[in-house]
Amino acid sequence: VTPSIESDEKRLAAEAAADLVEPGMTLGLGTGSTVAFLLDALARRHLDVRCVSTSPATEASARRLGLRTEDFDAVDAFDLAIDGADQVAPDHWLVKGGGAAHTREKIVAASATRFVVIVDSSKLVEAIGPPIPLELLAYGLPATLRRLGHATLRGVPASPDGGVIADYGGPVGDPAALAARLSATPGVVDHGLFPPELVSMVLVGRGTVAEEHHRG
Ligand code: A5P
Repeated sequence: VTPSIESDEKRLAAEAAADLVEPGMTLGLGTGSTVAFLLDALARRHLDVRCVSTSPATEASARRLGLRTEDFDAVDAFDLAIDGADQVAPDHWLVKGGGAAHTREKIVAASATRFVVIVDSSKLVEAIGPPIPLELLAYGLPATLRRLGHATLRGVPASPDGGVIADYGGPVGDPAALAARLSATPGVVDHGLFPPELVSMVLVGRGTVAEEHHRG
């Protein structure tokens, strides 16, 4: 897939998601290059919606485009959250956090009545594989990395919440089992495995169309 086809597909998925937004909705905005197309499409619709962003980058872009953004303190649930993903498996397990925002993204997705994922077709995988993004507490970091095994620091700035960004590079196998192990590891703030139960629908840009993928 060439970069331009990839971005056309991202735009198609994002525009299909923007069409799901209705006036008066409270909307959770994800992070990344696919979400950037969503922000453009939303701004073009001039709807009265309340938006909460999952990252400073999304917040800045949304404001620049004239979208009404609010702090998460003022909102306790979303009608709809829309976000990209790094990997989408056939059973709708996801990997997120390529942009290091997965902790906030998971909180927003979990607080939404509907969570819609927007991806280009290169994100579809047969089975989830490494790397799995991690956000770790800085306290006791060497010990947490040692207990995790197969984890390496990404060398990017801390998350807006002060978390250290790393990646788990070991075998994945059953995503549910790995997600449970990572969640149960002290020092792990959160990981980038998102379970299918969170996902209402995946919109996949493929060629010149946006496909709706529902879990079978
Ligand atoms: C941000 O932390 C991620 O979860 C993104 O949603 C994911 O990396 C997809 O990003 P792109 O839309 O840039 O591919």
